[in-house]
Amino acid sequence: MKTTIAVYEEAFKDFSPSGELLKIFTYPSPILKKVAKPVEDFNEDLKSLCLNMLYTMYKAPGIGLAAPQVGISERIFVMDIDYKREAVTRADGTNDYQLSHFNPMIFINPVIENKRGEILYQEGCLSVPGVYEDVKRAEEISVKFQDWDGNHHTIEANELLSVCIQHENDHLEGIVFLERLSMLKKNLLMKKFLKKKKKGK
Ligand code: QAP
Ligand code: CO
Repeated sequence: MKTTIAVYEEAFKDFSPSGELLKIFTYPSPILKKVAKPVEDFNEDLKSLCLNMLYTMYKAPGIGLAAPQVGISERIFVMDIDYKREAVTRADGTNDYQLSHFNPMIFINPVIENKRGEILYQEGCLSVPGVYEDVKRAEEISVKFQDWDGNHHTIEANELLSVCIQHENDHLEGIVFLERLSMLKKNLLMKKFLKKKKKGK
């Protein structure tokens, strides 16, 4: 099921990611623990932040990125679970990736409601690179949010879209997916990650 957010369809008709590469904060940065503040001003700065977040997400590459992950404690996340990434060789013999089939989504001040069912899905996170683990989430959700003009919307989500929205929404509450695991798994994965990080990998 490809979900599109109608309001962005026209705006992103000829979308090609561009902007500024933002720094992604990794665990255990304190910014990832903070509860993010609602967005109140729907201005041009908000739009460029959203575009820069999308650019940073596509470059990473990732399928979702929340504002706290780039050091901004506001209730915003961006997502694209549909785009394709293909390895290509340039004329000069160097390698690159070509991205296509973009379906960028932007959620501002999201609220998850009406959680139904249960799903186990292997998650990762750009703030905990190299760590992947199965997490239990609601299978289907309704999500209320605002677009970058401040207009209100509600969508229904299931499967990966639902999982990804719940994962990104957790970032706005200061929760990293490791917190959703058993204490045993969490401690094991955190130790492994911090050891690798210390070695500079
Ligand atoms: C959240 O995460 C998500 O470890 C988005 O080395 C992920 O985009 C929700 C990434 C999966 C549901 C399922 C992770 C990139 C990207 C890494 C991401 C890495 C490079 C994670
Ligand atoms: Co994450």
